Order: sequence, then structure tokens, then C-alpha cells
Amino acid sequence: MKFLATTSLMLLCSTAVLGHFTVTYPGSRGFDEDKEPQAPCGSFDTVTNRTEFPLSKGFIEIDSGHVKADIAINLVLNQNPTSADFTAAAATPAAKVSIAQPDANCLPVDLSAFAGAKDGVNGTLQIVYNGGDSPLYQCIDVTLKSNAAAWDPSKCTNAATPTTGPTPSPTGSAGSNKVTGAIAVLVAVTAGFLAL
Ligand SMILES: [Cu+2]
Repeated sequence: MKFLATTSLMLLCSTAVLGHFTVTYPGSRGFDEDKEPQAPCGSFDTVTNRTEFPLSKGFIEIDSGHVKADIAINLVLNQNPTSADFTAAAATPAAKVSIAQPDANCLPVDLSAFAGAKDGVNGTLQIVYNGGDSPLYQCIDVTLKSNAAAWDPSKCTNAATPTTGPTPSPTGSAGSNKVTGAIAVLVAVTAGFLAL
């Protein structure tokens, strides 16, 4: 019984480690899974290349390891934001999104009403992702544009259409496959233990 409890705990831990998130569009400053919990930018503290980000109808595409997460997107409008700038920006998030599925999630970020946001202004978008372990951080350096010529709206995709009813959609099985997989591993481990 103790063995089983330990195994369950190990499964939870490995899920937590794999269960971080990555930014898939546009590119972030950088990603280091072990350091993603480090505020304000997951250990990447200097501005890298800037992406032209649309003032209206923008989005950030992420790959979520957690099935559920609460996400805040903060915007600092200056050349080289400090930790204090990000802390201050968190008081007025540019967007707040709760997701309820793992893998691909498109997070809408419309900055058209954000104070100080206008064509040609440089800034940094900070993603604060809370999936139940500790908050995780990624940053994207941007130049805001009324017309972001290279922006690709087709990158906004979702792994499964969220369902509102109690019946899960037949195609939205990414999450349940993972759960089923975890249960299968647990059953296999338990079977192995009983066989001893
Ligand atoms: Cu995680």
C-alpha cells in the first residue's frame, strides 16, 4: 500500500515536471523548463529580438502541459523592463485567460484599449501561467503595430473545441488520453507489484 502511494506520488511529480508550458507563437525570449518558475521571465532577463505584435486581435499560442491553468498576460511598455516594471504591470493585466485543456491553446490578447499602446511602441508581454504547481513565466519582446505585416493568424489553434455540456467531444481526446495513459501505467505498476 505504501509502495502504491509512493508510485502515485511519483506519477504526479513527473506530470508536474512535464506539465509546464511553452510559447509556440510568437517566439519567446527563451525556454528552460527547470527555470520557468523564475520570475519575471523564466530566467531570461534581457530583451532579445522583437516581434511585430498586432494592436488589435492579437494572441499568444501556447502548448500547455497542464489540463487546466489560469493565465495572466501583462504588458510593460518600455525598452528594457525591470522586475519592478513587471510587478507593477500585474496590477492591470492586458488579458486574463483560463484554459481547460492541455496542448495547443490560443490566448486572445487585444491591446487596442490598453493605456499607452499604440503603433510603433516597444514593449514586453509577460505570461504568468498558474497550472497548480508554482507560477511559470515566459516573456515575448514586441513592437506594437496597427498593421503587423508578418503576423500569421493561422497560428491561433486549439487542441480541442472546449465543450460546455457533460458529453466530451469525440475529437477532444488529447486530455483524456493522457489521463487514460496515467491510469494504465498505474494499473500496470500495481499488477506488477501484486505479481511479486
Ligand atoms: Cu507544471
